[in-house]
Amino acid sequence: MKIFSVKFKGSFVKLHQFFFHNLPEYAFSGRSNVGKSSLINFIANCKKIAKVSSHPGSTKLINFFLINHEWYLTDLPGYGYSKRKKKEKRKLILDYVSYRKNLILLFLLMDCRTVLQKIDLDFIKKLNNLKIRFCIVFTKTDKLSSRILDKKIDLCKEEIEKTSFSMPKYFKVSVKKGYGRKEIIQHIQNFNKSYKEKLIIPNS
Ligand SMILES: Nc1nc2c(ncn2[C@@H]2O[C@H](COP(=O)(O)OP(=O)(O)OP(=O)(O)O)[C@@H](O)[C@H]2O)c(=O)[nH]1
Ligand SMILES: [Mg+2]
Repeated sequence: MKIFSVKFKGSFVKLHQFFFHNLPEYAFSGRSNVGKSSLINFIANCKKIAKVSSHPGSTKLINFFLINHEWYLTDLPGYGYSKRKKKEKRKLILDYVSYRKNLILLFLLMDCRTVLQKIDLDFIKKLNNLKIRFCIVFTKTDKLSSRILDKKIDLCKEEIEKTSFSMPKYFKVSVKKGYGRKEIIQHIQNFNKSYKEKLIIPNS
């Protein structure tokens, strides 16, 4: 799929402010600084549509982007960084995943060097309990050799399976090296098609 149009549609901080539409929506979530906004820019092929920073906590609101006039990307604030706004952010993220109509799939990003932390596992349990469809994206893979990366992924899989949930589909990306974009876009395209054909029902 070629990305020919990217439009920023707004930032929201409360569930009741979110606007509604009937297009499929894909959310990017994960701890602060794992590379959510960078990945959105990479997918959208737009260097600066989402704000990127080396300081954790740079995305504070939920940002909506309309792609090709037919699907949405949402950039979520990272969880687990600032103590001050931690509760507020957690509530915003949970409200979003619990109640957002047309959330078709959530991408849960993890920095491949630090993969699964307790806070990620807690979030995964929550997603499973809420029956939210999600997949995992291992980010910044340029930082590890492929052997170590695969070891980290195996460990992550083991930890998830210990909780009796299964490892979801996953992707390996490096925005720096330009890896993994095609696979994610293909996955989104498959979901868009199923959504059009009414083969999948939105999460809520
Ligand atoms: N080496 C490397 N660095 C990356 C990659 N992707 C993102 N980064 C860097 O990681 C840092 C954080 O990136 P962001 O995209 O702002 O992360 P975020 O998850 O949106 O962060 P918050 O909005 O604070 O939750 C920035 O310094 C990026 O340049 C990557 O693939 N490789
Ligand atoms: Mg961000």
